Amino acid sequence: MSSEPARRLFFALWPDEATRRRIAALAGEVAPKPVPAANLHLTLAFLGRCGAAELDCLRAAAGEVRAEPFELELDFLGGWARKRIQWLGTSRPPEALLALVAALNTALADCGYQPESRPYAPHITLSRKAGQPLSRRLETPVRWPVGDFVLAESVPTDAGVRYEVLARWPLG
Ligand code: 2AM
Repeated sequence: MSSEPARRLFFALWPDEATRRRIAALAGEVAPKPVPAANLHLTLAFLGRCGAAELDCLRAAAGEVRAEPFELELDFLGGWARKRIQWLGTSRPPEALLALVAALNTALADCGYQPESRPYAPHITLSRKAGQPLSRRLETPVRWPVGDFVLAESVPTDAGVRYEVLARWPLG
């Protein structure tokens, strides 16, 4: 049996630096304590705790995914009262994003991963432990040209959670 501890993993879209700066600026406007800029991302599939063998399987599965690049128009600030988060999202999720998530979930099934039963709700968390949920359209949307996706690890630290990109796959 491996003595390696399980790792908390997820697939995500990782913003390029210019997009990250724009999203971070919005996060700073809507929340006194925004998510650190380096942590901003959009989760595609949350896997939870995975061991070394699962990690190998996930990498191979993700490499099989074929999906097209797309542009994400982030035009909506929302929130969830129960989770107490404020987020940035889109009022029109592109077909290509939904196709990517579907292809990923199909590939991950081979590794024993079961997709969540609740509908996929693409969002970028801007702040946690938030007050009243936001609900407003942005006059100037953030346009994010998406050309790849990543496998990331959530690493707890004394200063809060930190995310590490473990691998990246191009779209198209
Ligand atoms: P959140 O921002 O809405 O909390 C790393 O934790 C990423 O995985 C975050 O984007 C987080 O979403 C998401 N995540 C964490 N736990 C999850 C769960 N049980 N189901 C779905 N997504 C989860």
